[in-house]
Amino acid sequence: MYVIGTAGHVDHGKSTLVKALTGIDPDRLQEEKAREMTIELGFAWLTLPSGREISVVDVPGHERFIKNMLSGVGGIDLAMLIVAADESVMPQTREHLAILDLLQVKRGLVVLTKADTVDEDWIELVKVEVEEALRGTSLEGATMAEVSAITGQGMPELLQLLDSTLEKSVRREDLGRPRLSIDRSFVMTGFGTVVTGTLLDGSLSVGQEIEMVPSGLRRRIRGLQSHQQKVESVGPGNRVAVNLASTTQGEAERGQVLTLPGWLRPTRIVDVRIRMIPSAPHPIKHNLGVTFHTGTSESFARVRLLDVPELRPGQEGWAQIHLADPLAVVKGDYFVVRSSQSTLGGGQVIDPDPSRHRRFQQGVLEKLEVMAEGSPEDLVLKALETVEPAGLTALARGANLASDQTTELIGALVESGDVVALGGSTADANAVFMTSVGWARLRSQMDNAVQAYHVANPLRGGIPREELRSRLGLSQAIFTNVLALMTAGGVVAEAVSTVRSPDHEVTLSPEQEKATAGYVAALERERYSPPTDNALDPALLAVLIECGSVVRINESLVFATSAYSEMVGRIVEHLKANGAITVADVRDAFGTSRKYALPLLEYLDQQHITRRNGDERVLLRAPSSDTSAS
Ligand SMILES: Nc1nc2c(ncn2[C@@H]2O[C@H](COP(=O)(O)OP(=O)(O)OP(=O)(O)O)[C@@H](O)[C@H]2O)c(=O)[nH]1
Ligand SMILES: [Mg+2]
Repeated sequence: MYVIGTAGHVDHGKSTLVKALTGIDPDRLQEEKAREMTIELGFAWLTLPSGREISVVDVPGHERFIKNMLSGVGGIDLAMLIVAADESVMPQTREHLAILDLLQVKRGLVVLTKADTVDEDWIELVKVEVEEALRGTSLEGATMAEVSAITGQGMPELLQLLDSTLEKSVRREDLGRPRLSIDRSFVMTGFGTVVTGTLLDGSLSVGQEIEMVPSGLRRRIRGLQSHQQKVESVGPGNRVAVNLASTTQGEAERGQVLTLPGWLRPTRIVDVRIRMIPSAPHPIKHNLGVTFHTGTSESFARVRLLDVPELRPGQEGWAQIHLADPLAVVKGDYFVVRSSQSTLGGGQVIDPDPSRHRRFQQGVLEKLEVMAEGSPEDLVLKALETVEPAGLTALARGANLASDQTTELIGALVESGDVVALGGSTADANAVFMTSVGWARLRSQMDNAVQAYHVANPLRGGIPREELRSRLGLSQAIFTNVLALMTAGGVVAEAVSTVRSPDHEVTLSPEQEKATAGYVAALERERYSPPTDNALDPALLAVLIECGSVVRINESLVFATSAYSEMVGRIVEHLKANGAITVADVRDAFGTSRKYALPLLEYLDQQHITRRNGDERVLLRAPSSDTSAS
């Protein structure tokens, strides 16, 4: 799926065109309908003639709502710059174009709307003006279409053009780190809080736990929809609605980023490269207060200029941004800065978590240059992403660096929290490393596997370790380390041979309680010769075995644990006193029959408590106190 965004001056026909293309009116609000003006983002979708499905994000053109426009264009694959043929290029045509350029939206079309209101000569003049406006921007040379949403003129051609332009688009990559910048949050009766956004860099699935950054709240995904269709999972580049479990609307607002728990840390300082737009109305002076827009979030901020006294229109420079609110950004994210209702410039985040810098420091500037190009640490991180989990040797090979340099770099990365070391210190030859994103992903996979097991097997205490290991595709050695860290981090809890969610409890229904209680009571009534024909649902029997109420000797024979322990104790005592015991001894000691005594002794052989020696058993070792662990 691809996401297309509109752009352009107020009243130029963006929403009308979206409705003509999709049949969906993107202006949902009463106020929008009354004022015939878009205020908030609108969403629609359609299937192109090729069968390609696309989402459309419709933005407001009015200059007062630029901040809403900014939160809509973040994840788009293609922009439709809309210019009304009767009015031609207007102030927000230029401002929206500048924003698309700052955010490096590279694919775009120009749609000349209201073609029914002018003649061909006029349109040719408008085209020249538009061409000039596009010059020097990321949309330079974009194809132009002429349409009328009223008469339908040019619409089939526009659909074809969308198809052929998207054909050249690269699909969004799945980097395994889903990020959804929330652009809308609402409450649906019967469902609770739903948030929407364009999903980037990874996938989401129902049941998965997510974290909202910067708030840090962790919640589970109760449901997913794309284009109002229920889906189980959704990949990058899609518009998606996420229903969050036990979340109030206030907890999930526009600007929060929904992602895998535990890797994306909110930041208040970012190092950036700022490019001023040529038509900015004034320079950025050192310490200027601005609004900083990235993804769907915005924050008040101060711009500390690092290499120039001031940034004039058209200039570029290094800056450190001090944010009033913590934001969720990663290296490479695009941003825009505005002040007093005008767009000034924007660029890319170079370091999302820097220390404070003094101005005009050659060393600082050089380091920023290197980071912009890709620092040695970036190389190691990139290499680790492709081979993780990996040890130092594999990593040095992947990054093409000397091993002592790799050790040093990985040490710094572990220190900064970008890399997680599994087992031992960084210097440990056996240490295995993962990126914090890879770790968050693994954490999420483990959590999902355990949760899915609980859902499918509500009466089991947990997923067998080995099953979990093979589901995660990890080697024994790495799995042991991973499990230890996950347990320490409270992601999962471990029992003898199973792994469960820390809050998972087996709960029985009243009928199930009654059935199990009756079953155990029957076993206890004739402690040494319990009935072998009172069948219990195997799932319930497994619960009783797991929680240690009963001990299963073979397919048909089950003892209450108290009886079993007593019998084993007495048999061991007898062995200690007499050196050997026979089936007949056991039968007589407990007043039972051979039918019970023989399987019991065979079971003790299996448990390596006794060993058979002709007709007798001898003691191998006294059992541990935990008699239920078989
Ligand atoms: N004649 C004619 N009128 C059009 C056409 N497209 C839109 N209009 C009219 O232009 C006016 C504005 O259209 P909208 O679609 O609301 O404009 P917009 O760009 O979405 O405006 P904002 O969202 O407020 O920026 C409406 O009255 C439309 O009926 C067209 O192709 N031909
Ligand atoms: Mg509109």
